[in-house]
Amino acid sequence: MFDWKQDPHRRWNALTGEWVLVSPHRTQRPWQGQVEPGPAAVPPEYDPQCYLCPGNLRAGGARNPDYAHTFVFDNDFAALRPATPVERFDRGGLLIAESEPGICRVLCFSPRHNLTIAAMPPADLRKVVDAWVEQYLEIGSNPAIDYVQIFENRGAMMGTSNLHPHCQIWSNRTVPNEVLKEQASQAAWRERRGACLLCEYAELESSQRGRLVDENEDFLALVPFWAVWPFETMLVSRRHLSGIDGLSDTERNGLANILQRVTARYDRLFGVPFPYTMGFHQRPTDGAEHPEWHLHAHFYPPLLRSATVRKFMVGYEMLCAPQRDITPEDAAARLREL
Ligand code: H2U
Ligand code: ZN
Repeated sequence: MFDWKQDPHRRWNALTGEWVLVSPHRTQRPWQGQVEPGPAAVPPEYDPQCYLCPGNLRAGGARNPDYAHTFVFDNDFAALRPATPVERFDRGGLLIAESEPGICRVLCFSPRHNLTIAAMPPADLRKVVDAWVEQYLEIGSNPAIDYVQIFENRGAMMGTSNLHPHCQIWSNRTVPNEVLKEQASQAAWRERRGACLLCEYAELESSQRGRLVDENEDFLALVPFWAVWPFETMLVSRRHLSGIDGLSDTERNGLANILQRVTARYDRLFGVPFPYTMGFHQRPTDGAEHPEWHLHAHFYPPLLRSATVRKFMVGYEMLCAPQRDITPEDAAARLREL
């Protein structure tokens, strides 16, 4: 008899339409080479070398103000620039290129160099949520911008140069690949079933409970059925909202609260400041209503089984499809117990 907890299988990602290979039996193979790090040095509250701390000089020559809560600035090394002229190139339908105007910003969560999301006073984290909403609305209202991506890279493993808690905002003229896939799935679901894909999914996970990590009045935190990264999670709003701008006053607090609970669980998992990329997916700002879109956030952490052993997407995963060993249900249970 087939055993979902032991036997190899593949799972369908309802949000992207892609498949992930699950090989639970491999978690029993012997593992050598696990190295635990010593206790991490506690970073200072203010770092004179940090380009994000208040009053400090940035690489581009600008000086940060003496900010008291959040602080947003245009990225000095922006990947996208607003004044890029519109141009298209097509050589026989084979070599196609388009100019891509956009806006890139950096948002510091707090003046304190060492204050992580997990440790932030809720009122301060609420100010970060408010800043996200403001940025989404302001940048999104620009007719040249069709999508606003808010994301946080945390930890050296994810390529962050600076541990001062901050996120980035990249916005484009066009809707990017991952967002387009999710949009197509949500639109098709709505078309076929007359309902919201993530409303139905959230309800199912809320009743089954096996993949839930945490929850509050406004949000669910869960390991998706189709998760690729070992401890990947998703935050889903309970109410149908197409974007972060639709959050009520209490839901903004609810988002701050669930972010705090999830990041604190992550930090407890291997006893280290847990690395991840986190970002929101929501309605494009192309002027359409997009009732199919349901606001959510993805946490993609690279760690596999300890503070130092990370998952690499190589071999079969580069050539064919992503693969995981530990099941999403086991990962959720571990995160839930912490
Ligand atoms: P990470 O979130 O990946 O650490 O990136 C920080 C961003 O800060 C990065 O995009 C920008 C870099 O371009 N930056 C500035 O805008 N000014 C600086 O003085 C240094 C870094
Ligand atoms: Zn700093």
